[in-house]
Amino acid sequence: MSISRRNNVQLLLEQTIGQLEKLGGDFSTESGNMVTLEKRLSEGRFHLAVLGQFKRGKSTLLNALLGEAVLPTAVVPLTAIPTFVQAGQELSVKVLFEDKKHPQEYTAKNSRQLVAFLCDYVTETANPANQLNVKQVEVFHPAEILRNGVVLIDTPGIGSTFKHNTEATLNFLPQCDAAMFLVSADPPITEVEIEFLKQVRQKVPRLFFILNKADYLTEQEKKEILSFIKKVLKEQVGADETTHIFCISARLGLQARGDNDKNLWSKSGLAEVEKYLVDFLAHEKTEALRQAARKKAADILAEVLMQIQLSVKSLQMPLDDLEERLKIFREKLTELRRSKLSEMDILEGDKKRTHEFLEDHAEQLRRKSRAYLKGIFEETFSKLEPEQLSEGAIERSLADAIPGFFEHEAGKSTQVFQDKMQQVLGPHREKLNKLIDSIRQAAAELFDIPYKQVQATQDFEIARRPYWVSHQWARSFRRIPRGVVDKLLPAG
Ligand SMILES: Nc1nc2c(ncn2[C@@H]2O[C@H](COP(=O)(O)OP(=O)(O)OP(=O)(O)O)[C@@H](O)[C@H]2O)c(=O)[nH]1
Ligand SMILES: [Mg+2]
Repeated sequence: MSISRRNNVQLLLEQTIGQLEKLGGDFSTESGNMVTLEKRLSEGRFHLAVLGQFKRGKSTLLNALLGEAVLPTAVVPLTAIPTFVQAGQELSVKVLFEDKKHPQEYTAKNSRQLVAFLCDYVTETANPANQLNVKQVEVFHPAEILRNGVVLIDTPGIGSTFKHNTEATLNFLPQCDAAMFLVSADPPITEVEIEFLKQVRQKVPRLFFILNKADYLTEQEKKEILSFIKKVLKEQVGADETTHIFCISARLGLQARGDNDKNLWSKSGLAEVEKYLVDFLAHEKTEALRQAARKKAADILAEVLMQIQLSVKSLQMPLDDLEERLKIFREKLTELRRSKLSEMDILEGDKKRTHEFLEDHAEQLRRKSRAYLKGIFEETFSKLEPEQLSEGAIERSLADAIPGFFEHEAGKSTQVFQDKMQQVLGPHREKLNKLIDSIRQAAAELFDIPYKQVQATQDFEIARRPYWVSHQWARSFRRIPRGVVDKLLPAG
């Protein structure tokens, strides 16, 4: 029965693709998505992703399931590109790019080489804001769990200061057939995660919940956190009360695989997760993939249908009527273009004033740092005995003082910039929203389409905090170039 039902879905998809192709170039994206979906269904390629807030341990969990560290992990927000891990005889990687650039392929001798290669493409540190234009990364690995068409997908963490990472994961969701949603105790579950989870539930047909980093917790703490998370899931996301939450330590799991320690693998909670996944994949994968394909195809078709309805509406209108309405709409657009121009002039003025404000702030900061470093210099000078006094000793005390000072000032300055930007850009945002809204409203009225007000765009935000070029602060400078200390001190 399941085979014929699957064939039915496949048959329907094939017919739909044929119909979409007849609609022409305007629907090429939708028909392309449908072709990909049909291909995935016929190959039985099942996309199982790990999702969650940044630093919950997603990459570490996948490494543990694969049996060795192949995906880069770190203490700072790291994974920046969805990484598809699938079955392969040898360890290798294929990097696909957004532009026409030829894919980059690499075969590694061992997992260490593979991580090193991947780091250059999938991490925020080496490929900030995806400046290399990477579309997707495919890793091939011989792990048992990847047999039978399962593809494990590592995703960028949501909610970090790197907004493009959240976007990359949200854009990836439609390709997901099932997901492990990872949380951890620090803190148990955040508002950002709840909002994310609401979107995930709409797009991903099967979800497993996992509490990671359990090695930090006592048994009592585990119980409290699990019941807290269940309560939040029930009240805010509408999850079933009986939702099971696996409790694991991905770090211990990875260690267990490295040491081939079965007891530790059990203790890490990963034996239970692995068993569950293997059972699920053996018995429910085909049906889950079929369901997912149906849902995704329905989403694509809903989009197509809306576009067709709009076209039909405009085609049904008598030509004279349509011309008349278009004329009125064009006049409205000319009027709005004038408003936009004067708005741009005011914005340009505000930009100049904000620039001056920031220059001023930077100058104050420069003066403050000079005074602070002079203080450190003098304090070291007065504390040390003449025989202890050396350039090295002064360099060390400056090197100790600078990171803390910078971190503190960077935090304060970010807040000052953020407040200033809100104050300056807030009124512009409101006017912009009104402008956009009035275009939509005019179009809706003229063409008799139901009008639905769009949600106001979000506040403008600073996408990145100021940061050090390198976070690696040596306790002492290698060598301060001669004269730098003099320059830090005020003249005279
Ligand atoms: N104590 C403890 N630490 C863990 C565990 N799992 C992961 N970590 C640590 O948490 C940090 C983040 O791990 P990653 O696997 O890079 O986290 P991620 O969710 O992939 O992070 P992003 O890619 O930035 O979203 C690393 O320092 C890991 O060693 C765990 O089970 N216990
Ligand atoms: Mg990661």
